[in-house]
Amino acid sequence: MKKNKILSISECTNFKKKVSLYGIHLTLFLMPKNILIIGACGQIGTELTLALRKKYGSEHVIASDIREGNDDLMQSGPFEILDATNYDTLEEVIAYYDICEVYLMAAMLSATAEKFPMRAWNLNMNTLFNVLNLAKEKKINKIFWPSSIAVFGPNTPKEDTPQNTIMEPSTVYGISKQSGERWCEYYFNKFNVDVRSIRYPGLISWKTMPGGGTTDYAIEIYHKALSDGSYTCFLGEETKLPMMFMDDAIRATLQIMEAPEKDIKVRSSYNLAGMSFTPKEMAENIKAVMPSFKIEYAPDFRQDIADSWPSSIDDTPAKDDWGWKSEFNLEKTTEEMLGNLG
Ligand code: AKB
Repeated sequence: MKKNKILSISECTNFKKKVSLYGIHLTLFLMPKNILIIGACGQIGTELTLALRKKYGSEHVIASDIREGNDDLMQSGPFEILDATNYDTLEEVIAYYDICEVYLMAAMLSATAEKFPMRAWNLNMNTLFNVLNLAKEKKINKIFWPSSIAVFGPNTPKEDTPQNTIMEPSTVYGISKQSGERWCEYYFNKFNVDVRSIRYPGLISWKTMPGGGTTDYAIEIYHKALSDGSYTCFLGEETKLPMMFMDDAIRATLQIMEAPEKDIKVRSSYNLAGMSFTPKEMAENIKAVMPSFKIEYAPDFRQDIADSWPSSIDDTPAKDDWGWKSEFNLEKTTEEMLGNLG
C-alpha cells in the first residue's frame, strides 16, 4: 500500500441525504463510504468498478486483485494487489482505506473449477468466509457476493426455474456457490450481516474477456465471427441456457445494493433473468447481420456442465422485492457486441 493512496476525511466529498422529521425537512451530510472490490480485474469486476467509480467518485472505490487489470481500470482510481484468501492482508486493506462495503467478485468459474476442484473450493469459500467474518466483527457494513445459476442441478425443473426448488448442483463451482448461499443466509440470521446476492446467469460483455466459464461461448462467438467469420462451439446447438448482457447485470448489482434493507427478503441469493437462447439461435441472430457467418458444433466436457443447469429462470422475487427489470434481449445484445467489437 502506498502512502499517497490514503484518503483523509478532508479530501472526501460528503454525500447529502434529505430526510423529513416531524414535517421538518433536513439535509444530512453523511460521511463518505469507501468501497472495496475484490477480483476487480475480472469480467464483472472491471465493469462494476468503473460503474461504482462513476457513481460514488473514483477516490472512494478501491479496486483489488491478485494481478493488474486493463488500462481503463488501472488509470481510473486506486488499486491494490490483494490476495483475499489471506484474512490479515484483507483486514489491513479494509482498515487502511476505511472500507464500508465489499463486493467480492473473485471466484473460479465452472469449467476451470472442474479441473482444479480443491483450488476452486479454497478460493471460492475462504474469500467468502473472510468477508463474512469481517462483517460479523463490524469492520465492514455491507457485502455483495455473486452466486450463479450453477447452484441448480440435473434434478431442478429446467424451465422457469423458481427461486425455491430442488437444487442438488453437480459441479464443483455449483457446490461452492450453493454452500456460499447457505453461509450468507446463516450470517444474516445469526449475526445480522447485511449480505446481498444475485444468481447471475451467463454474462455477455465486450470490455473484458471472461475466463473459465461454461457460458463463455456466448462471448467467443462474437469475437470469432468478426475475426474469422466462423466459430466452433463447445456446446451442442440445442443447449438452451439463461444469459444476460453485462449492462443489465451491473444495473441489477447496483440496484440490489442500494435497496432499503427491509426490501431484501432473500438472504441466500436472488434468481435473476435476462434472456434464454441456444447456440443455434445465437448463430442465427449473428447471421441476420453477417450472412456469411458459419458455425460448427464440437461439444466437450462443458456440455455435461451446461446440461445440468436450467434453461430459463423465474425471477419474480427480485422483481417484487427490489424492482428488477431486464432491458437487453438477444437482438440488442448482438447489436451491442458487434457494434463495440467491430
Ligand atoms: C460459468 O459459466 O461458470 C459462469 C456462471 C454461469 O456462473 N458464467
